[in-house]
Amino acid sequence: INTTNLGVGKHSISALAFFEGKTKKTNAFIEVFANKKPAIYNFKIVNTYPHDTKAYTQGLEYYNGFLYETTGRRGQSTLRKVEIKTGKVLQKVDLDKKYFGEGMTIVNNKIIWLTWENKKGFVYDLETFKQEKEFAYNKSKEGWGLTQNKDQLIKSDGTNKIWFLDKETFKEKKSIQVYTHDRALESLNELELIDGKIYGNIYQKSAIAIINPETGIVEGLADLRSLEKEMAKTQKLVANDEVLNGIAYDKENNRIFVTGKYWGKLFEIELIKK
Ligand code: DDQ
Ligand code: CA
Repeated sequence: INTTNLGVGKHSISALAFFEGKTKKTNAFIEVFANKKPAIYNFKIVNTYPHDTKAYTQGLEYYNGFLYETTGRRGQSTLRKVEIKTGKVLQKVDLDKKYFGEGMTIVNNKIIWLTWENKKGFVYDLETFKQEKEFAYNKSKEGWGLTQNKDQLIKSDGTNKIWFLDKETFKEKKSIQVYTHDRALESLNELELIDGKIYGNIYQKSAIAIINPETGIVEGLADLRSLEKEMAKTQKLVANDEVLNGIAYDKENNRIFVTGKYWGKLFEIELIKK
């Protein structure tokens, strides 16, 4: 790993970030910050589509022409297949009411779906939406966002950590910690892998961090605050609850979709470097 783009921050206090697992832990923990500020991105709305205002969006993924979405809140958690243009829910299944649904990703015709505080995930069949098995995650704090690269599942847990899980055993193999030049980026929520970088929206922040998956360094920050303003034109959003959440990427057509919890709209956006 190349350390030349790293600098050690002033506040040498808490976590072993970059070197976790590589350096023996001592009492003198250091926090390692990027030595460059993240590039700032704005966005342009390319398309606007309807989205179910009853969907407390937690996971969002594009697959084969459709969006797959998981929703949260205890008693309201669902898994859906959605037609993009109309927002129509084509297929839907409810989660056991004792769980609070979280992020989701699709691997080999299976849907992997996390829950919030129970350290438990479920596997569903992509076609039938039948629940087939469950698995546990014990190292990470909670279940929040989920995406994947070629070999591993990529999971956020509400802190500044991102976990890499084996796709078959669901074992948590390693983690990185996400830092900008001046802070740990906590509350990473829904995730998406775009061009090899991890895109993560930050809970209650209207921002998407673009994260280097090797180092955890935040290379970019997309400012989506004006998207909430756009939403506010047609829908009164409950502050700190009905927030931006959900990033999906259509690789073939290079389309990025975003939405929010209970938002009546889904946006296709293009990120533009400032
Ligand atoms: N998380 O999805 C960001 C991980 C957690 C969201 C927590 C929302 C709390 C809702 C409480 C509902 C009370 C009516
Ligand atoms: Ca996603």
